[in-house]
Amino acid sequence: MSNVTRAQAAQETIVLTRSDKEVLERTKERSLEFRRLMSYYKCAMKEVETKFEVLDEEYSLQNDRNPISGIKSRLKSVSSIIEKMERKNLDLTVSAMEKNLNDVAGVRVVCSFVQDVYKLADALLIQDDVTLLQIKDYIKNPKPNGYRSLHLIVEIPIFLEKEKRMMKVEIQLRTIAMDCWASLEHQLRYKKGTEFTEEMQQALFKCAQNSMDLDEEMDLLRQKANI
Ligand code: 0O2
Repeated sequence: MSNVTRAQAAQETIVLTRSDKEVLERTKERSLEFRRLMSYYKCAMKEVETKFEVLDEEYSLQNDRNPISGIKSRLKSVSSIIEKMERKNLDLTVSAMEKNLNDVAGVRVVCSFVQDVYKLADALLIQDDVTLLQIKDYIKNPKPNGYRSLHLIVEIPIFLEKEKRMMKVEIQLRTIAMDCWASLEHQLRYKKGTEFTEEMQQALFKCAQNSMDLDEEMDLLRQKANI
């Protein structure tokens, strides 16, 4: 028998039992449930982006400058979701993911000055459809490696055809200098095969301090320029 005919014969002999069909059906339903939830996170991310775009527009009209230099959004990848859930010893279910992960939807807002970070965070948090669930101020209290940013976990509604759903979004607000350090540190740390020595960590910490000095000097200039 030729290879093609053998493969055809093998395929024809696969008979699905009732329980196989049930497993396949459940897998299909779960995958649909997962994709639906991810699309809700995507909508929530867009809502948050729009809120910041509106604030940026308003401030630029009032003050002739943009407090936001850029907005980057991302949905957590499936492999990162699984890795985090396994690390936290969670059941790998869609409902456990929604209940326990705060950063499936992430919006990063890169600001011009430190003052803009707090001004924008305040302006977002007074909006009546935004609920603050958690705040971590790594600007006032930087991480031991020098990482700085303001992290907010908020809950906001998205409006679907027949329901309103509350969705969690992680927002990271940081200055250009903080973003420069964090982006390069991330690249260096996750470069495959690189051994991160104590000396390299110290050098990175020094760079973090330099970025803090830069933010402070730029802020003095901002005050002198009266903007
Ligand atoms: P990615 O790819 O950006 O998503 P939690 O969610 O509270 O359980 P954790 O780690 O305590 O977990 O949250 P935390 O400290 O608020 O930080 C989470 C995110 O902040 C990270 O997401 C990074 O984006 C950023 N971050 C925190 N510390 C550092 C750091 O030292 N360097 C850099 N470059 N970024 C940092 P993920 O999931 O790691 O990655």
